[in-house]
Amino acid sequence: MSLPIPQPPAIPFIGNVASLDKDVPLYSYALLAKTYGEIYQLNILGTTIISINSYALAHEVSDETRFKKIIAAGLLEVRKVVGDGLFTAFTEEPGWGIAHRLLMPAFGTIPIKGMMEEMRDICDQLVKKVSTSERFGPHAALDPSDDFTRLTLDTIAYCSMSFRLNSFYTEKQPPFAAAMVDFLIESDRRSTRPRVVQALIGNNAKFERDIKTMTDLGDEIVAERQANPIDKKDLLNTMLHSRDPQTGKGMDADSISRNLLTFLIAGHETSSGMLTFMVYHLLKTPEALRKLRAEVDEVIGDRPVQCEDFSRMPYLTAVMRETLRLTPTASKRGITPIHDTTLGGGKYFVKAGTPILVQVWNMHRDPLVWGEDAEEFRPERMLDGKFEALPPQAWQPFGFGLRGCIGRAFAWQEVSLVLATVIQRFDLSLVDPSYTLQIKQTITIKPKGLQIHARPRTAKP
Ligand code: MNH
Repeated sequence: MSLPIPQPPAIPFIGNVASLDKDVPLYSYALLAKTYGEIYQLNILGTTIISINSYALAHEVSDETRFKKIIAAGLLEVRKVVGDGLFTAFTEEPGWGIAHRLLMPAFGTIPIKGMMEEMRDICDQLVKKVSTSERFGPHAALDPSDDFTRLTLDTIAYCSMSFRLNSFYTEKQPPFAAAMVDFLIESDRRSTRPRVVQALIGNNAKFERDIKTMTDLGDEIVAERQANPIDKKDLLNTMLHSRDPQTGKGMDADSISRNLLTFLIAGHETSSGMLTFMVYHLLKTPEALRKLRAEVDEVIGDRPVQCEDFSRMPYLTAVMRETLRLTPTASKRGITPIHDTTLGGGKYFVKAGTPILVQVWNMHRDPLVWGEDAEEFRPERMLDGKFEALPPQAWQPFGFGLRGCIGRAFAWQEVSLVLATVIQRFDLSLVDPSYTLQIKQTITIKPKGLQIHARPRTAKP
């Protein structure tokens, strides 16, 4: 006998939409998990969506023979721009398989090491902006999320397609970036907005304009490269000139454009959010900041950061892992059972095709895995073999399996370089020491309203 899945009281027609915070649904998902436990379901405008919150259930669904990624809600909106690009493709679509096989090797650790100097080029622009410009000088308040977004967007554009967005040289965001941010926020909101409300809001023209701004740039970059080939092993050339070993097929211009935009979308918010959360956690945990600074000074001193340094910096790695545990920037992922099935070892019946949200934010706080201090930022829990000894899939900020993050090595190197450099070069402090974490949610999450001072370090390490 299976049990009913707990559900909060619903309202006719709109179901549980009112249970979700309009701007930060994550707050509601977390609160509902406190009330209902390891599993609950919501009726969102007529569709039943299950949330799972415990390690045990997340582990059970991390099985590709029983569950597959689902493209629903916000991701269906994102599909309007990037179609069958890697992130929003259905696994069955031929375009996904071809792009996946072509691109996996190009995202491996060795090719990514080859991108170090390009990453450094953009990282140096961040350092320059923060340290030399008078307007952004030592006493001005900075929102690190703005500059980290410039950094990650420019880095992925430069590394993947040798294209300079030059976001550090414009006061406002470049038009492409502004269109993308607005598009992503709107995409997420649309998924929980009743159709009548959507019609009343009537912001379709702006949405379509943003879509066009983005698509045009992708198409332009591909056309420009086809007209003026360069001899370089960037991701754009890989896509233009390689053949899929399995089908012998290449990627056409449209598919390449959609995947370039996919890299820009999937490759910037998650990494910039991670950097911003990391600054927040370190400023709120002075002991961790002190240990990290000591490690940076000992291993690197005042020379430029090198790839080889990272394997000798266990505390840096622990800070990054702990940041993605406590504040995973992709806070949930959507899957569905391939056939009718049960969850919880036979306890709950779930029909094939039912959307299930793996609430990574919640499962990363499961006290059975992380202990009673799961809400605390404590990099030490990732040190001395403890990370390696975790139960399988207990830490999954990069998703799971075939549809897991292709950019993981890229992000890891980029974030390591930037964090080590920032800690080496600046003394950071909170403008308002009593600031407590607030979240801005689009498809991903990042801190909202964080303000810091960054003073160039004077004392030699
Ligand atoms: Mn990334 C998929 C998290 C950086 C490109 N990424 C995913 C998924 C998660 C994720 C989670 C799985 C989503 C799902 O199951 O629906 N990604 C991250 C995080 C960071 C990140 C936390 C940084 C920190 N990602 C990057 C970067 C790039 C990138 C950088 C690009 C260069 N990610 C992707 C792509 C996919 C993906 C492409 C889709 C892969 C696929 O389904 O084939």
